[in-house]
Amino acid sequence: MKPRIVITRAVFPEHLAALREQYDVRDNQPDIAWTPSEMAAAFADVDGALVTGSDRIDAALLAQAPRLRVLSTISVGYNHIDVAACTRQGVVVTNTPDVLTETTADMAWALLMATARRVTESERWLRAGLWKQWSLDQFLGADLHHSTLGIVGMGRIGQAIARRASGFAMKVVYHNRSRLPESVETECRATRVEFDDLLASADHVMLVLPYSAASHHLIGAAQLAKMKPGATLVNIARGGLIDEDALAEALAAGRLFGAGLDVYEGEPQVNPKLLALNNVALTPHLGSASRATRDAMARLAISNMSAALVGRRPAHLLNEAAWPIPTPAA
Ligand code: 8YV
Repeated sequence: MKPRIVITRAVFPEHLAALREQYDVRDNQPDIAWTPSEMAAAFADVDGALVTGSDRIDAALLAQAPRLRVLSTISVGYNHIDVAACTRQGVVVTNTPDVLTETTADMAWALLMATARRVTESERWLRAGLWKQWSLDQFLGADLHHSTLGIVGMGRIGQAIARRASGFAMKVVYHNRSRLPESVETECRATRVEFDDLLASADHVMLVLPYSAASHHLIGAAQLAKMKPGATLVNIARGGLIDEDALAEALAAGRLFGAGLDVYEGEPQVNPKLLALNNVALTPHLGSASRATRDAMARLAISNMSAALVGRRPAHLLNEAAWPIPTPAA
């Protein structure tokens, strides 16, 4: 008998076809997110699951998935998964790092440029038919070149963002728990500073760190007040890093020049106070969204799941303590 798997959201057809040859597949190609009870029903008798960053995998769901042995997320972030509960239940968890690094770094720059040069704001205005003449002071932006970029979270994606900054002759400062090896700092032309110093000195601040209870609302009213007047803030990590009400207030008051957001605390809902503002560029969680990268992420997630299901150590195992799984399901 083929092992049973569930795929919570639509995947590329060629991946689904390949998976069907190997597994008894419960899919969701209509791509309408399942409710908690539909999720529970879909997980009830499966050995493996391919999930996405928008599926909440908690202890309550796991309790209804007694056969589950492998949970493979098509994302690098895994704050949507209760990994400790998975470990307790003997469920191996895997993710998809590396393959999305460069694409996500590109998106960070797209948002920074859109924010600093008011690309989305001015396009809305133009499409509304408001452009009657060119003016010297129309949509004046903030410069990127020769400015200071502050990167909070200098992992793989933060480093890829930093490497791109030299093309803009920017000074790069970063904040991380620990200092990076000197060779990496040299390659990224980046200097480690304390968090408050980064806020005070950067013209453009980018959030690229994982979300956890410890980083919840890392940027709140107090931190926004410490930022350089007229600075910009870009978030391509997780919405919960920012107190969105406080951000909306700082943007409305003109304390910040603008913000570029790809992620939101209650996504897909967006805080109405942010929607009401012009000086914020908003995108719907597109960080890794290129065809090639989403394909690579899905392939990697499938290979992690397939390896674990036959008792081979998956390349990207998040909970060592759950490995090896007691009885390979195939
Ligand atoms: C995903 C992401 O596209 O990988 C991540 O952590 O945030 C994005 O690249 C998203 O989570 C959907 O799975």
